[in-house]
Amino acid sequence: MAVSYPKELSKCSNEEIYLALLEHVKKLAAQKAGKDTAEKEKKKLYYISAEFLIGKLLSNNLINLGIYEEVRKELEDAGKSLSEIEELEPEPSLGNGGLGRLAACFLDSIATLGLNGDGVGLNYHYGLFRQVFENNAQKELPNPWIEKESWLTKTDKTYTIPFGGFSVQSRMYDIDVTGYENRTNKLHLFDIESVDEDIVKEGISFDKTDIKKNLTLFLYPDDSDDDGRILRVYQQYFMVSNAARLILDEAKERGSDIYDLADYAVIQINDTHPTMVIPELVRLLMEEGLLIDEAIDIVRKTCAYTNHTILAEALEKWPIGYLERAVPQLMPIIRQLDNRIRKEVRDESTYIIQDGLVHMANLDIHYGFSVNGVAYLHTEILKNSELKNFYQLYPEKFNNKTNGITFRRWLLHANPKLTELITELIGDGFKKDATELEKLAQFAEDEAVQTRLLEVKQSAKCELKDYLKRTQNIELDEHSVFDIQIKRLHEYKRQQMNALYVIHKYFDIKAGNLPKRPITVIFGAKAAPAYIIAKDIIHLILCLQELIANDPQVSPYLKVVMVENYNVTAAEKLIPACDIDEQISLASKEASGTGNMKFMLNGAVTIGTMDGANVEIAQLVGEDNIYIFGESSETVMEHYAKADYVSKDYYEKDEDIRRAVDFIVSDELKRIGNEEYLERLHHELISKDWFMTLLDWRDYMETKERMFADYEERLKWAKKMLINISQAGFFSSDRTIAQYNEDIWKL
Ligand code: BZD
Repeated sequence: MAVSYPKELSKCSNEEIYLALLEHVKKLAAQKAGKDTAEKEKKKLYYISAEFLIGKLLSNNLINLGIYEEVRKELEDAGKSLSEIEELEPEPSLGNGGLGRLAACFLDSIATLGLNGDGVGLNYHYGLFRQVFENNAQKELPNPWIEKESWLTKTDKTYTIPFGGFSVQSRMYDIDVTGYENRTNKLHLFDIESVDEDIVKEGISFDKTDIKKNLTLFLYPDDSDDDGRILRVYQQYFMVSNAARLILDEAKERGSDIYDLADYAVIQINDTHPTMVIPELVRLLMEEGLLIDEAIDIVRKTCAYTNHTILAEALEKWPIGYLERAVPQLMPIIRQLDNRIRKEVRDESTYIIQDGLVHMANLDIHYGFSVNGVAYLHTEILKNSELKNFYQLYPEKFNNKTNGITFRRWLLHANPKLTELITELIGDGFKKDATELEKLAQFAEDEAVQTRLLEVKQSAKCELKDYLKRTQNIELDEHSVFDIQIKRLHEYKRQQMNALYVIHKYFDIKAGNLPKRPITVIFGAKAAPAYIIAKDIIHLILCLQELIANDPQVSPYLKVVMVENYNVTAAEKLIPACDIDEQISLASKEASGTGNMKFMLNGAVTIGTMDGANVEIAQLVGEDNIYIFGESSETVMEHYAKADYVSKDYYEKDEDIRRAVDFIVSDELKRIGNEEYLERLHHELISKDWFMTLLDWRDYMETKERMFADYEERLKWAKKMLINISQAGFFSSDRTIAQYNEDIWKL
């Protein structure tokens, strides 16, 4: 089927081409989707998630439908550029970070493996805020993504969803999920028709109490006040009530008599945001006439839960009052579920309702049949400390599923030149079986291959330079080392440690110790709007960027770049261009990380702590090919248990640390920045430093120096890059999804 352009291709505007391609892809996908459902499979997976950070879809769909090259060539022949056309597509930023992006990678792999599984979530009208910098600080703006023509297809599915005192009419919108040369599944996004975008006032503020107008307006509304938190409860219930109804409808269509629901449906609960699906399914089954015991039995066989964090503050606990107000019909069921546990189980710490709070994870663990962590170390920490009491009750439920990423987006699409080199060396079997990348190891000592790999990296660095110049007017020196830290801004991820290194380097250069090669330290990060210290860290980085850029003594050797509005699209440009990848979270705090996997796949070398999936990466590539530093998770957890970490001790006994930390409140920075923000961050670091920046700082600094020295042995470095790529196959989300299916879903 040929693409139907409105006129001769060379005469079409980019806009017209984009719309023609959008329509073409949607048609092709619809054709394929029709074929798949005709097969009438019995069991189906529903991946329910409050976030699907899908990113732009055009190129990925073209790749997965197997027509990318054809379309690109046709456009090129007509004097058009596919990459320019791609820039017209708005990015749907329907997620915060790793959790949402993981869900998107999973959908790609589920379809690619030919599994019958759909995503279910919400059709937020505004994705995660658009970040702009003003006066060296983050400002949040609304981030719309839905245009007249978009990937969404309106369906006829609608439900009436009841809330305390009123109800809303829902409608389901679908986005096709095309697998790589395989089936097409769906991402179902529920919305209401009465949403009103006009209620958004300044920045991203709006009336949080008018549920009929705001229910699906924003992803993750600011939850720093009661109204924001209750709105999240409304959103979550709306999501799962729609999901549960859809699941029951579809199961019946495929022949279920409801008692055998578990043979027709399996539900993966992505973190605790969709947890209310458990009581909601019980409630709906009872409406169908089942007894509560029967309903609970069925739900227990149907739901599985994934945990993504061990940060206590992220484990959701909703006040009973919120639930009684928003979804009063659910509270009696939740109380019944809790009462059963109280009878069955002695351990009070596992009760669902405690001190007036409903512990969502507890509900998942008691009433789901599977509980998984997202990397080896994370799952071990869940079993042995965080969820120890539950593990003792249900050892058989616990399992690990180390995260993965889709190579279609993070290699084939993001890095065509590297893809081409790999294909030339080992053929294209790795596109379907990522473990074939191991064949690259045979070229580890091959100087010709090493040289080619360095050329590919260089060209990606040039492309990033062009991109940042064009889109943000940032100048990069492509001959400098690109040292990149991109991820959400959070103290546990320790961007502040990297910033303190920058300050240290600044002093070094001032003192005449010049680096062999200029260094470019690139950051990309959004901070939650109400997370004060995270915003202070962004402020510090922006101030350093300005200070150094205007210092003629330092700027030839050191540059700080804070990329504005870091998102999936930016990541696709930044990752292929990276030399040094920063994965420097405090050990035990990063459940897995997935950026680390994207970087290794693209030939970056990591500096990191023994945390999350870094542990598995280190094991695979060996100590010569990753730079590990910092205290172990055991030591860190011991510090927390004994409450014996005192940041001030490190500040007082290490002169370099003291000098770097005190520079935050120096006159030089105060002239550029906001005194209050700088003072607050300075105070935080020496009086609290909950995530132990100063504990690991010296080791970090020394490891980084070693890394910069090693970087100068270019061919030896290229070998490290090659080994990283060759070992990345394990981190394909195809492997992860195959394991979910084998151990949990059994489709
Ligand atoms: O999930 C992240 C973890 O921090 C990463 O270590 C892990 O790799 C990924 C995928 O498993 N967690 C999140 O991204 N969490 C959130 O974004 C989030 C969103 C809303 C509320 C709470 C957490």
